[in-house]
Amino acid sequence: MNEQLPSHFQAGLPDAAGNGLMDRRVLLKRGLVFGATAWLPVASAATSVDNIRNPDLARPQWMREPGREFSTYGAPARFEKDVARFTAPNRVMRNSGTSWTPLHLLEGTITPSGLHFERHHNGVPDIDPGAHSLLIHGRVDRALTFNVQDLLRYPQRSTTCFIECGGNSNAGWNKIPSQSQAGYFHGLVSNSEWTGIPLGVLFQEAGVKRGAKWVIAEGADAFAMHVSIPLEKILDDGMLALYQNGERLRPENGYPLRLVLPGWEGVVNVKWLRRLELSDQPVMARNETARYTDLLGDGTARMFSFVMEAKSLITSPSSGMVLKGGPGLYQITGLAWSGRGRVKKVEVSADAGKSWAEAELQEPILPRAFTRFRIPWRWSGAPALLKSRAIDETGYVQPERQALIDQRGRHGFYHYNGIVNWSVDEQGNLGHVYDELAAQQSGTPDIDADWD
Ligand SMILES: Nc1nc2c(c(=O)[nH]1)N[C@H]1C(S)=C(S)[C@@H](COP(=O)(O)O)O[C@H]1N2
Ligand SMILES: [Mo]
Repeated sequence: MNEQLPSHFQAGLPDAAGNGLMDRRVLLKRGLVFGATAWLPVASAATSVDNIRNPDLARPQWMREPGREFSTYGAPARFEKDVARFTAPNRVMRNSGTSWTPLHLLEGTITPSGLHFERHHNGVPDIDPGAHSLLIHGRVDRALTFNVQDLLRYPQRSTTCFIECGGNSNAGWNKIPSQSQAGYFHGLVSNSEWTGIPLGVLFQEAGVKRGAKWVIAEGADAFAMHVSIPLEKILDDGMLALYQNGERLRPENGYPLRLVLPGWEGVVNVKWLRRLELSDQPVMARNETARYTDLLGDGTARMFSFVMEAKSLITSPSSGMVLKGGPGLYQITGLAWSGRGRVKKVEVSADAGKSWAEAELQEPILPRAFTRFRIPWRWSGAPALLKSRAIDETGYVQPERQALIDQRGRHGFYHYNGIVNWSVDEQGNLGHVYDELAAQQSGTPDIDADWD
């Protein structure tokens, strides 16, 4: 039992799992009522009410002069400079590569637009919306061209969903556990509210011809990135997005037009969209053959694996952080998502997977979107191993790393969604480790990833 905890906190509910994982309902029922008291060890107690009248306390510098003027477009506080994307350009071709969302430094579920991860194959084009248009052609009754002004007149709708690169978490395949912070290891995924036009509406105008099964989507970047997408998905929930989190798309994320295919891997969400060609077959582009496919143990390739499987990640505490307050009460929190629909449950373990407790899921739980989970944990001061696993509404359970390796072999680079282990040492330092068995059996050298 922990000395620092007020007695009323411990009175009601028994622990939910081993090594100090508490019942998630503590956060709701008791936390709301006793929140301030229960977390008291974290705050420092005020010494006296008289302090409020002490002029030094009451009048810091920013209360002695008027604040600064209005601004036309806000920016984060200057003290928050560390909350930044981690940029990892290709060593040879610097306009190709990635930048990673600092998931470990964020809360809630929406990724601020300026921190949405980036994946470009040849830089961010500077597109004049007045000179940009979208062509729908191929197996249609009539080819149509839409300029951006035309498109803005169509009825729009919003969808909140994640976009995740098929190569996210690729360091999970490495022989040696990456010590990058959570976002710089798993942050090729972000979650936004996208607003735009359901593509089915535009396809109806063009008239889909018999035999059309695939849609070739092409972007207006210097790479002219293109991929093949089953027509069914486009008609089901494909969106031509114009807005991101309430404002027009950021240039990095596809301004002025991008394809959004909720739950499907990043590469098919074509940015700077300029062409949709209806076809009877896929085009077999570089990014659906040589890239974003998985070479399996038997030598065959797993291709067109569009749906991003369920995944979860403890964002705090996570690798590189320290449990500064010493033994005591902490909140474990993280994100879970599934390309198949809603997250049904997230389970957390503090004893290396021997026992699991259900975490609290923050409402609303949206399909194919980030779901925030939280659970209180009493750290004893002894070494611990934290894990989380997501279970989605189809019953799919996020696999252990070893299960993923058994299934896919050791030649993979993409589509890694194994359970992540954060280790805690006696000083409270967090790191990334593999389960012993998985570590022994991983024979191939680390992938020296260069995103091209
Ligand atoms: N035109 C174009 N679209 C593109 C890409 C690109 O390089 N060019 N990259 C793709 C890949 S691989 C991913 S993961 C997502 C990344 O979207 P984001 O940069 O908005 O996060 O965009 C996809 N769409
Ligand atoms: Mo990607």
